[in-house]
Amino acid sequence: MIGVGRVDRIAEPWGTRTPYGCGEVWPVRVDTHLADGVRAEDVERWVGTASILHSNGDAMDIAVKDGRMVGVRGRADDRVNHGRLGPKDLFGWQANASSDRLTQPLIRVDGRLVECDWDTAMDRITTRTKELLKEQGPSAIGFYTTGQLFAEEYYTLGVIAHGGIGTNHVDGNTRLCTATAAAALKESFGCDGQPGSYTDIDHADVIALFGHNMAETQSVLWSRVLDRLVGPNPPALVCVDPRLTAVAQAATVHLAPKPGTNVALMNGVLREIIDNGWIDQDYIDKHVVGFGELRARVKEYPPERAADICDVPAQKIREAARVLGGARRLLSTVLQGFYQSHQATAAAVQVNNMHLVRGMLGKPGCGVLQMNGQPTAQNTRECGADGDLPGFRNWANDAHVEELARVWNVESAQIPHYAPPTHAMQMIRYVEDGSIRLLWVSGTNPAVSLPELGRIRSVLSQERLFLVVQDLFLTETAQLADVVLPAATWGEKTGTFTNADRTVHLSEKAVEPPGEARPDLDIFLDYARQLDLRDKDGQPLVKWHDAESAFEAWKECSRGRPCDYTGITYAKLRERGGIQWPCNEDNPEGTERLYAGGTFWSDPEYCESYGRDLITGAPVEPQEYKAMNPSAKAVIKAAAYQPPHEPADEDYPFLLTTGRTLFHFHTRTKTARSPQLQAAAPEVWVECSTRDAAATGLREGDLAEVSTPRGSIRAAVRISGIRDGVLFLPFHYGYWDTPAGHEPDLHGRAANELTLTDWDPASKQPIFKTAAAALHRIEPGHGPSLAPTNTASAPAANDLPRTAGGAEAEAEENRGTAPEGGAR
Ligand SMILES: Nc1nc2c(c(=O)[nH]1)N[C@H]1C(S)=C(S)[C@@H](COP(=O)(O)OP(=O)(O)OC[C@H]3O[C@@H](n4cnc5c(=O)[nH]c(N)nc54)[C@H](O)[C@@H]3O)O[C@H]1N2
Ligand SMILES: Nc1nc2c(c(=O)[nH]1)N[C@H]1C(S)=C(S)[C@@H](COP(=O)(O)OP(=O)(O)OC[C@H]3O[C@@H](n4cnc5c(=O)[nH]c(N)nc54)[C@H](O)[C@@H]3O)O[C@H]1N2
Ligand SMILES: [Mo]
Repeated sequence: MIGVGRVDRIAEPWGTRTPYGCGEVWPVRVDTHLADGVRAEDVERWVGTASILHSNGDAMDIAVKDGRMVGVRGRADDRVNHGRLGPKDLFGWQANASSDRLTQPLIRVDGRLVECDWDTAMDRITTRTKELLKEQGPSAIGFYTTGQLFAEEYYTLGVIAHGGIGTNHVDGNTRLCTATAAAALKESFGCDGQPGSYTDIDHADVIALFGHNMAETQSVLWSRVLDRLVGPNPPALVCVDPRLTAVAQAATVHLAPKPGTNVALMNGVLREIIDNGWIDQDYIDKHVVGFGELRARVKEYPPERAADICDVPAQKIREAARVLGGARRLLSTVLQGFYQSHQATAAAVQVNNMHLVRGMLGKPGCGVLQMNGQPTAQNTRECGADGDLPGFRNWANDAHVEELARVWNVESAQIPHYAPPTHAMQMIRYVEDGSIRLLWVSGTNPAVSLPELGRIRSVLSQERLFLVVQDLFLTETAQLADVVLPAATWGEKTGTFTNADRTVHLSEKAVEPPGEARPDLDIFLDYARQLDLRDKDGQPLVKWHDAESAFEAWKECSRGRPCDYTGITYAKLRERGGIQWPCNEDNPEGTERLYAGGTFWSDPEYCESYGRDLITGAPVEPQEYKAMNPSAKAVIKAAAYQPPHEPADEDYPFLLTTGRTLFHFHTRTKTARSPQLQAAAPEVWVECSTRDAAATGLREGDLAEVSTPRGSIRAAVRISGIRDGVLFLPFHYGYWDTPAGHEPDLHGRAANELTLTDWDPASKQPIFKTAAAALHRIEPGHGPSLAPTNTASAPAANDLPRTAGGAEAEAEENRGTAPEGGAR
């Protein structure tokens, strides 16, 4: 083996460089981390899976010894990561064995949660369900799920909710996460599904990241970009982000706009591209509708005007447009800096427009990745657990509903399709006003992750609400529940999931779940059984009994649809590793890129959606759509810029934005239980610029109060490279890990105490990236803040020691060859 080394992967999150050139194959580097004292030869089994702590889909094996997880190793032969793992992949698995896992169901008795058996817990839930169905009907029941279960589980939940109970109130936290990815893809291409592929990184000569801190949120994908950057013919990089992320530092052009101004920026860039003729008129004529409208709209945004709105130099907009317009193979990625804002879909669609006017789709190096965030968010969308109908079927197309009714063997009237599915923020509103009485939350922690937490806590703790929470831990949300169900998770159950470039992986059970914890699938199957849900012939509605039979059922439902899984089997996934859908008779090996040759899924009879008005969100009528796009072309939609709804003012002079750090995942239920990750970012901080710190009389590490019209929290100040006028808070820090004997400080540290109840009109994704805020000094700190120093939160003065993990955080890197015994 060549180049074996040990690397502190907290200090070096992206590991050692393996340079490669344009069009070459990304070299293999296999990363392994084993628990202290465990040697590779001690490992009894390696069990195949992929990462569950982001959307990248890094393929890996779990090391098992004496029935316990003892480490992980990247899979050399998988298309996604070629063996590499990121810090969360390497260390996050330790949370599974945490001593405070839920091991038994809990029910509320006299105001307190007490342990009980499964029959008692499930009986409470089914009894309450039946009562409500009788008293109020299906709309009394809502399901709020996640982007972190498996496809089989979502499909089962979708069948129960839509086909069995008949409620339209089904959504996932994917609403907070990738609703805009789905919405933008539907607007432009008539259907969800990423056009691009990760291999586009190997071929691109320009890579553009829009509101996407890939270095921290898809760290293995960023390693791929870094390896291109140090190889021959490196690509140029464009970064649009108000913070000085590692992406921004590596960029050829970095634009740091004022939060909430993305549409103005994109319009400015598009105007330059169109004005300079950097377009593919032939492609536009053949494959696109709506170009005229775009050309007219962006005329209103000369670089000077866009620069004024975004507060960036006009010259930089020109420079960015020149790089983007000169690209021969352009890859763009889009994520939360675009998605979690008031014009989310409008902004994300402009990135699609850029690719359409330049004809850069469906060819190596030419791709758009409207990224996902959560590991299995793609499946929530595909399987209909986000409220949409499974298989990307169109709720406004009766033929699609009838087809689905045939697959499920139910009457089509049974499947709610009278209106768009209820989105999560609206579901919370229905709980608030008392029309939803039973809310079943699985795999998400809304008491930390939804905006305006004061409101969320009061909504979820209402007496009249029957709240079911299905989780691994007694989270902030679980503490408010009437019934808590202990779930088995990744590594303890089997199922499939699909990453951001349509790669499907099989995740196999490696160890037994703790105590009486059960796979989410078994819980849903049990619920269907106890409710005695039937099809129209009186047979059980849910006809499967385990993960593989659920997968086979889902395959049938996907047949003939864009996300066609019919050519995939568990056996094939075991043998081959990741496979990209569609995979069927026509494409038995899967499909690398969509929309080659300008063929789209946007035919009125086939498309997933007729789209929406980007400004009002009103659904486009079928007739309107047919008139606009009769022959399955791509759709260009223009949008005027609108200012954010809560601008800064005298009382709240800053713009607050929120997001992530490399070392934590969301509400930290897993990463805070991993010693290496928790140590790297143990406490909340707030970032501000050098200028703003000086003006506010703040020094590094001082305790500050951050407030918005919703509330205030306290955090230690990190003076970082963030742009002036903007504050950044990581949203990872809730209250569950308050030390014993201390009251949780509800005015403590969760970013979402401060965020607002508001969303994008088209995707309904909440706005986490802009709010008006104030910053005040409370008292001096005890030294610098505990924010990481090797990420976007690095100190502007570069005067603090680099975050490191020491010996505990070392991983082995094997370069060039697969480890003995292959990758499985
Ligand atoms: N380490 C880690 N990785 C993760 C996750 C995690 O929690 N931790 N979560 C996963 C999930 S579910 C998701 S959704 C993804 C999210 O991945 P990202 O979207 O990459 O992460 P964020 O930090 O939410 O936001 C990205 C960037 O948007 C910038 N931004 C803020 N406001 C604006 C704006 O108005 N315009 C522009 N252009 N940029 C702006 C922020 O400065 C930030 O750097 O990460 C996934 N991967
Ligand atoms: N201010 C602000 N807020 C945000 C964001 C932001 O950028 N800023 N980002 C938003 C985004 S993109 C996202 S994705 C959300 C994430 O928000 P959440 O989904 O609330 O965050 P997680 O901590 O991932 O919560 C997942 C829960 O599921 C549990 N879980 C894990 N695996 C399993 C399993 O197999 N079965 C079951 N039943 N439970 C499991 C975990 O223990 C955890 O409690 O936050 C959103 N909120
Ligand atoms: Mo997300």
